[in-house]
Amino acid sequence: MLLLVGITVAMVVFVVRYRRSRARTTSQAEGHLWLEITWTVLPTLLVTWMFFVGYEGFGLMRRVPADAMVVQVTGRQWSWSFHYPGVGIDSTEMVVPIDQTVKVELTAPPTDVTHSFYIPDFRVKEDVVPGRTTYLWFKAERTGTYDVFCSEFCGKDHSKMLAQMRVVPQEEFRRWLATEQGKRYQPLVFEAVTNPGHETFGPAGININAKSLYLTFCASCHGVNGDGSGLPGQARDFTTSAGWKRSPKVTDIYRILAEGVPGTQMRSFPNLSPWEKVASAHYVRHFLKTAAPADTRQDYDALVQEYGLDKIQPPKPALPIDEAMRLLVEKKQAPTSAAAP
Ligand code: HEC
Ligand SMILES: [Cu+2]
Repeated sequence: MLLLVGITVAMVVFVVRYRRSRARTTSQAEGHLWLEITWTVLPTLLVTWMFFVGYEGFGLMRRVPADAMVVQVTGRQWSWSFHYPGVGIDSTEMVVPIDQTVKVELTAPPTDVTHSFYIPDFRVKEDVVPGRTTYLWFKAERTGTYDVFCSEFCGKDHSKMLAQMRVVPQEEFRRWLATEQGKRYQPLVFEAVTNPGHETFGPAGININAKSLYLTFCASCHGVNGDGSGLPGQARDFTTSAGWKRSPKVTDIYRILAEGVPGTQMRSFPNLSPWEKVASAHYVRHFLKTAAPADTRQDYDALVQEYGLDKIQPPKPALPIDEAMRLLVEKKQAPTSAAAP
């Protein structure tokens, strides 16, 4: 305010006072050595000092503590997804334990656009650049639910590119991981493709909210009512089975979700687990006004074959490096009497 008012007032006064119509000749001013030295040296010292103060804060932001847990975040038009490496799960919300340093690794697919990951309550923000990995870190000291925004204008639904971050006690975090692992790794069954329970869906004990998945990942283009109104004339209208590239069978929609439609805005959704893909497929089908074609046992078996769905395994828990080294040494020292095969 001080600078704004000071500069503006001075400017207006000078403009009026020295306006051209008063037509006065100005006197020539000579240089003033000490004045010039002063206004060069003082600001230089001032901004150099500001640089080092700022650099300290910058260092704090860039140096991630060694004990950090990693969450990989992918920004796409127009949603966030959160990957937990090591346990091999993907989630639509970000959940982190309290009192734990978290390193957030950020990226976007090379075919996407620039986003920016922003948690206002935490005062952290970092650009998300297609094909590159950037990062930020934080340590949450209070439990609660916090908003995540995209703060780089990234197209039509930029303002709806929202997510939630939940900070929970350690114990609750472990329970959450277990449930999410169940969602991803419980083997798919044939009944899943024939059961059109499209609102909430999934194996016993694990409810997948298909509607919320649809609203997060699909509605921006296909419309809340599945009529393709998000990208008029481009995104498939789900209310009719006319003009589909594949069929509206669950297994075919699964393939679309696994592979996308190359050359169009319809991309693949690697972050959705097999159960979530099937749940989304049922949800897509419930928009159909005509009868939906049924999946047969053969359709299902072909899908299982194609994507190796019977062979999906959760990743082995990664051993801390010390523990791994100890095991390795013990193995080497173990008597080798047992006959080698
Ligand atoms: C960024 C926009 C966008 C998003 C997000 C999106 N789609 Fe699409 N989708 C499209 C477009 C565009 C097409 C039309 C592609 C074509 O057939 O040329 C399409 C086509 C489809 C088709 C029809 C494929 C066929 O056989 O013709 C299905 C099914 C589909 N999307 C399902 C989904 C589901 C489920 C989601 C959410 C998980 C989703 N889409 C998210 C843009 C999008
Ligand atoms: Cu964005």
